[in-house]
Amino acid sequence: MTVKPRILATRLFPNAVMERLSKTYDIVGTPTLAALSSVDILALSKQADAIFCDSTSRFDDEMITNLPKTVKMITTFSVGYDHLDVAAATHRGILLGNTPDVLTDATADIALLCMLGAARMAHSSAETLRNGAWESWAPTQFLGVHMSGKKLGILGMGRIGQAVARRARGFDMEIHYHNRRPVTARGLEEATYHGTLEELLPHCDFLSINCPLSDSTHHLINDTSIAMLPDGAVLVNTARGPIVEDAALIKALKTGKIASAGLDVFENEPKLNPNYLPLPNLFVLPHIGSATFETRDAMGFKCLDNLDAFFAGKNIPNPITL
Ligand code: 8YV
Repeated sequence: MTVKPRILATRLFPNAVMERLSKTYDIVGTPTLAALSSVDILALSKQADAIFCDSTSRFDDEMITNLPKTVKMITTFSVGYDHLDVAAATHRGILLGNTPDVLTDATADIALLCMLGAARMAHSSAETLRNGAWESWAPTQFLGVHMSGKKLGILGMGRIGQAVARRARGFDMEIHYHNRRPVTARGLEEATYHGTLEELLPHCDFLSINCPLSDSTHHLINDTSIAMLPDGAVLVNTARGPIVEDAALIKALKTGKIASAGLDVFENEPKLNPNYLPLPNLFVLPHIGSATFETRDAMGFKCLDNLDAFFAGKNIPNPITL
């Protein structure tokens, strides 16, 4: 009888993913909807050859150092990997994998939802209705701003940034972007590249954040960078919360420097800064960028493809490297 590799799934993933996982592998413990704590991960991983986690489980230097020698690989159910210390894992010889491409469209769709939600005051108008407080249609009620004809600045022109740009072209927006280097891709033929964030910001009637979180992007959007935006700009973040300093955004939403914001991510998820709550000009979602049935299955299958390749002694399809 062949011995199946043992996988620690840090929580329950979609049914089709768990089914495929259990056919090929021995699942360590009994995963539940809630993610395991670091303490439980460390304890259970003594029985595991690999870990299947998501972005809510942090594998920092200390965690990676404390993992038992049995663990040879970690595959994350996410494209972002700011929760994984890649240098520490590489040092320990632990291979890392992620799930690029399959969540590009779903996340770009949510960026557009956040843009529209913010620009068109979706939160305050819907809330007024649900609270039974809508008394009648009025010519100057719930007014927002057009997206058509406006300049959209995209910070980070990777796969998701490009998909946001293509969608925004459908809204007749003018695309500007900042990225480490210029990008040639479908739909970006007329996009304007800015070599620095400082050069991009004054062009952003709308700013969409689509870059990864790293030491260099942490709190990149702060009092100073917000001051460089045009008055009344709309800010959208579907990347990672800590790229934006919440306190600075809250201040700007209060003064109107930023007319409205659409956030799918924010600092200290899942706890939303309570100072956001009274703001009518905030459209906020609980990190649902990739939350479609199709995408979540596809993300899980990518994790399984990484595991299958690894345990077959092949190169994994989506490695995370330094
Ligand atoms: C994930 C995400 O669903 O893939 C990412 O980087 O931000 C999300 O869409 C989430 O992080 C769960 O791991």
